[in-house]
Amino acid sequence: MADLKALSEAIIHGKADEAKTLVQQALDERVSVETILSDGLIAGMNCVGQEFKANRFYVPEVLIAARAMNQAQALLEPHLKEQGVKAVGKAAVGTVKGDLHDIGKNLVIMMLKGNGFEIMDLGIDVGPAKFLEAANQGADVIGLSALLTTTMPQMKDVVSALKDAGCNVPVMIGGAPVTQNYADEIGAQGYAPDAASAVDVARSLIGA
Ligand code: B1M
Repeated sequence: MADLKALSEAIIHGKADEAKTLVQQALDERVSVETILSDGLIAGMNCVGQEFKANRFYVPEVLIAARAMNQAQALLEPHLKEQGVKAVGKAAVGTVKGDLHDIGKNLVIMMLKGNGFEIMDLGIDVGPAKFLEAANQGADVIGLSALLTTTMPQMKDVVSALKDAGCNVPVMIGGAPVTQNYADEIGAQGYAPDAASAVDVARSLIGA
C-alpha cells in the first residue's frame, strides 16, 4: 500500500530516488495527486522547515530536501494536467526580488497548469519591471510569491509599478508570511494561502 509517511521521510532526508519511487507507487495505486502532495511532499517539507528553524538542519540539508521535493513533484505534473480543462487564461507567476524560494511558486504553477491556465514562469528574484512586461505581453493575472518577511515589501512595489503604468491586470499574492490583511494593505486583488486555493482565486480574478 502507498506509504505517504515514508514519502515524507524520504523528502526530509533528501532521498530523491526513494521519493520518486514512492510517488510512482502511490500514483500506480490511484492515490490522488492532492493527497500525495499534501500528506507526502508538503508534509515532509514542513518538517524540514521546523528542523531548519530549530537549527537541527542547515542550508545544505534543506537544499537536498528541496531537490528531492522538486524531482518528486515533477512526476505529478502530467497527472495534474490530465485532470485539467482547456485554457482558461494566462498567469504570470514569479518569486519577488531578493527572494530565492521557489518550491511554493512551482507548486502554485503546477496547480494552475493542471487546471487549464497557460503559464509564464518568471522564476525567482523577479523585479517589478519583469512583472509589468509580463502584463504587457498578455498575462490575465499576475502571481507574486514571497517567503521572507524582508521581501514581502517587494510585493507592494510590484502593485505600485503596475498601477503607475496604468495596468489593470489583477495581482494575486501568497507565501508563508503573507496574509489577506497584507494583500488588502498593499492593494493586491487576491490572496491565496496555498496552491489549491490559488487556482480558485486566479479563476475568480479573471472571471473564469
Ligand atoms: Co529559507 N527561509 N531561507 N530556504 N526556507 C524559510 C522561508 C524560513 C521561514 C525558515 C525559518 O527560519 N523557519 C525563513 C524565513 C523567516 C522570515 O522571513 N520570517 C527562511 C530564511 C531565513 C532563509 C534564508 C535567509 C536563510 C539564510 O541564508 N540564512 C535564505 C534566504 C535566501 C533568499 O531567498 N534570498 C533561505 C534560503 C533557503 C534555501 C535556498 C536553503 C531553501 C529554498 C530552496 C528553494 O526554494 N529552491 C529554503 C527553504 C526550503 C526554506 C523552508 C525550509 C521551506 C520553504 C518551502 O519550500 N516550503 C522555509 C521554512 C518553512 O516555510 N517552513 C524557509 C514548502 C512550500 C510548499 O511551502 O513555499 O510556503 P510555501 O508555499 C505554499 C504557500 O505558502 C502558498 O502555496 C504553497 C503551496 O501550498 N504559496 C502561494 C506560495 N507562494 C504562493 C503564491 C501564490 C499563492 C500561494 O500566488 C501567486
